[in-house]
Amino acid sequence: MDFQIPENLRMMQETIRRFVTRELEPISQQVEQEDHIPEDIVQKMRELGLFGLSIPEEYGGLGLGTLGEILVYEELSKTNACFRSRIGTNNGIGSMGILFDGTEDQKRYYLPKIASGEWTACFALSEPEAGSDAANVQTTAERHGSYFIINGLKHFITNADVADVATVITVTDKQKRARGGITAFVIEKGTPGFYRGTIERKMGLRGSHTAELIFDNCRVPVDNIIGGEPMIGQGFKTAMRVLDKGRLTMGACALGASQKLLDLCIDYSKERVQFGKPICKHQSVQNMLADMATEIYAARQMLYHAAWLRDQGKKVIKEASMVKLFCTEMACRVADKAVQIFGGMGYMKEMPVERFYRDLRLYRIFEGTSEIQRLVIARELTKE
Ligand code: COS
Repeated sequence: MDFQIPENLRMMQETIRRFVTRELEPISQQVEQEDHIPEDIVQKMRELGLFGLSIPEEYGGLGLGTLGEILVYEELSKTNACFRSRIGTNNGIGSMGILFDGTEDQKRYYLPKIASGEWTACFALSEPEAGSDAANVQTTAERHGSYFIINGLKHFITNADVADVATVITVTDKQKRARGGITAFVIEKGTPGFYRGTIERKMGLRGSHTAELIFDNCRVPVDNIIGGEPMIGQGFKTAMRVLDKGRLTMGACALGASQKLLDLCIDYSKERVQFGKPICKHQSVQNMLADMATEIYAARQMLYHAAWLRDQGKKVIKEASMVKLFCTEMACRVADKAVQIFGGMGYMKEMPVERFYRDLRLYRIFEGTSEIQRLVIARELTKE
């Protein structure tokens, strides 16, 4: 066993840490208030290569493995969550379908634009009737010769407001659904019949937007099927594989945010004096700090191990769900304790703790709820 982070990844971790401290954290509250990331910051993210972390070098990305990518996500998540969310779809759910199952032509056309951040990509699976039950999508794609006509409504689509291209999950055979009846398309902004709908109002994650996508007799050629003609009906597996990878990165986001909260709590508990001594000298606060640190330690070990397994080419369906489940639930426990340690100040808008508390609540829901992760783990266990 070797627990050393390779030197090149450690250097990259340092670079991202500096970028977070110098560029992102100072505008974190501003972004929260304005609900918008300034364009010059997005440009700096492009220049650092953050939009193409896991896209192979031959398609213009940095070609990082899973461990490298989660180390970046962990650092980026120590500030306002919207920054990570801005690059998240390009690195994950918005590009991975094309990378895993796209034709060579699709990879060569789309991935360099996504990796450079010139284009923003999004992933359109969720619908009013298809959240956890992903195979129940109602958006239809009907074949008419060499074209498909797409009709339906997607919602809660991260970065849909700025997306130039979307991976769109449709039903092409209602009888077969998850087994041969779901098809994934890649569709560009500006395609007739493809519109952005309402931008949704959320509890948190300000600065990162989700919106509806509307398909109204949107006509796309067979060539827009991810993987082309042979992949008709195979889109459910594409979507599932995309989500598997996303689950590890969500674990990294939860971990980074938890570490930041612990660091804030340690500093605050040394400064804040009550009953004549810093609150870190009170056993009740010490217990909370100790529990937070212990859970973070456990989460980091399982995340890095699962990332390492994936980098060895192993299937990590069960492990990815375990990571998403444990890390995101852990982060909410950590955030709850952080608010408690900060007391009244933890409930105030000027403190980042309040923001983390709201933002982290989403992590147990998006990219697969905790309940879905348990279902996946149990199925894998009983299959083995
Ligand atoms: N990788 C590859 N193939 C997979 C897979 C995976 N991770 N998970 C399922 N499949 C395959 C199965 O093997 C099966 O194919 P075969 O019959 O050829 O073996 C097919 O897909 C159907 O699988 P299953 O029977 O498990 O489908 P279900 O409809 O029961 O749903 C869950 C499975 C619940 C796991 C799925 O609906 C899911 O992940 N839901 C959550 C979706 C989500 O995360 N939504 C959040 C919004 S999107 S950001």
